[in-house]
Formats: sequence, structure tokens, C-alpha cells
Amino acid sequence: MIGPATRVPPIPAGRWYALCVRPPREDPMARLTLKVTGMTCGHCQKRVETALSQVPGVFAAVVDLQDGVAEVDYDDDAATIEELTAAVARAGYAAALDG
Ligand SMILES: [Cu+2]
Repeated sequence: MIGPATRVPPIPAGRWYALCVRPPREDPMARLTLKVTGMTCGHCQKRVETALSQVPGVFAAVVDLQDGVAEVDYDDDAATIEELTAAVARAGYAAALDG
């Protein structure tokens, strides 16, 4: 049950930017496709997806087992391509930039 005590006080005008280190970017999202080799089954696919999802800055990672590609949505201010490929390598597979 939500009572009066849990109500959040209104944020004074102008306060938001005072709390931010920098104004939010319009669209922090970058999309990247990696060619992943070494996957043989659904478990491999899940492992690669999990490895990529756990990299700070990654919003979503979808791996296509048949095509051997991983599509990653991430904040390119927070994560680098090297960090993404390294995460896949640590999971036991090889990843390279597609195209
Ligand atoms: Cu497998």
C-alpha cells in the first residue's frame, strides 16, 4: 500500500542539471554486429549472449547461432568494441567486427 510517507517531493526546476555531470545524450545507443565463431549449440549461443550482456554499457545482446553473429546494442561511451570482443573470448569463442 502506498501512503503519503512514500510520496516523492517534487524536484525543483533547474535541479536536474545540477545533479548531472553532463546533460544526457539524445541517443546513447550504438548498434554493432560481431561475427562469432566456435558456437555449436544453443548453450554456446546463451553463453555468448550472457557474456555480452554483462559488459557494462550493454543494453541488449542477441546472438544468431545459425548465422554466427551477435547483434549488440550498447552505449559507446561506456563500452568499447575491444571490451565486447574480449568478453566473447573469455566465454571461449572468437569474435570479430562483421563487415
Ligand atoms: Cu554449444
